Amino acid sequence: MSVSPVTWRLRDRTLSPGRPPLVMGIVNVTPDSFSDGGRFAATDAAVEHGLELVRQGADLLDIGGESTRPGATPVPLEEELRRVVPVVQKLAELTTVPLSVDTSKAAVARAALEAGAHIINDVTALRGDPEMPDVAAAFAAGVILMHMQGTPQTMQLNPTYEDVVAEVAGFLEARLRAVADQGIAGEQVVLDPGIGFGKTREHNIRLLAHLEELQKLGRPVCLGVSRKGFLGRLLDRPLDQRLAGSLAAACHAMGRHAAQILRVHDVAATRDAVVVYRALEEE
Ligand code: HH2
Repeated sequence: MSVSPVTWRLRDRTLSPGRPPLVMGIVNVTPDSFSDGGRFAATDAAVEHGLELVRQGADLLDIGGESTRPGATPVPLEEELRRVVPVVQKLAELTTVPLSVDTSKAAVARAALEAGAHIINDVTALRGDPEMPDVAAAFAAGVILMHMQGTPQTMQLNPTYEDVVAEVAGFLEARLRAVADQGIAGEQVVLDPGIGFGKTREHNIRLLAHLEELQKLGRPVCLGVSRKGFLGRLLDRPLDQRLAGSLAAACHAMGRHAAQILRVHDVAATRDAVVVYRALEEE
């Protein structure tokens, strides 16, 4: 399937995610200590990690202060603000790559955008906080709408689909329409199948195998497969040994022109895969 790059508008910037895919590096801000010393150390470490990912070739950074792993405890608003905002502020001073904030809270998104972020990456697809669509519209921010069945607390209890590919595509299409009615232009939106969010191993594999189906929605697709649990179960590998599996899934998506943005922990290795893919594609 041939897909020409489409425009993604994020505030004052415009990107053309496409061939090869853009690499979005993941920056997690989860301080071990709640003391000031721990907090400053966590901020500095997250900023340094973000800068290192940019040196490795990240086109975008996604900064998050709340884990969405299955069963993870929600982080209170004040704590998430304290984690995320200083990191966004510093990275906005120190790098020019667009910054995304991985949050479902409108207040966190607003503060991050005020601090220099460009994108709201919301795993609830703007359904989690009633204020979120207004924030996205007011800032003309880029928005990543992700599919999830249930909530992070409940999503892995008993995920059920008749046709996971059709249902995910249908959900994303409906969300694209719904946010248009809330003042968010299609050009601001990227879609994401939400690998691992309310899906069994079989659901994830089926979705990945048929990911190109989402291209018919006419928007770039962001794929977050990096180190995910279904790879661990498929390979019987812990978190730190899932790189090869993550790259195999990313390469499958690249080969089918099914993902325009890859959300990854391992930027250098993903970049290498993207460069080799591009060289082969251009031949
Ligand atoms: N996956 C996670 C978090 N945010 N956002 C998008 N758009 N797509 C994803 O697949 C996605 C996401 C998984 O989060 P978590 O388990 O907290 O770990 P990490 O952020 O290290 O990937």
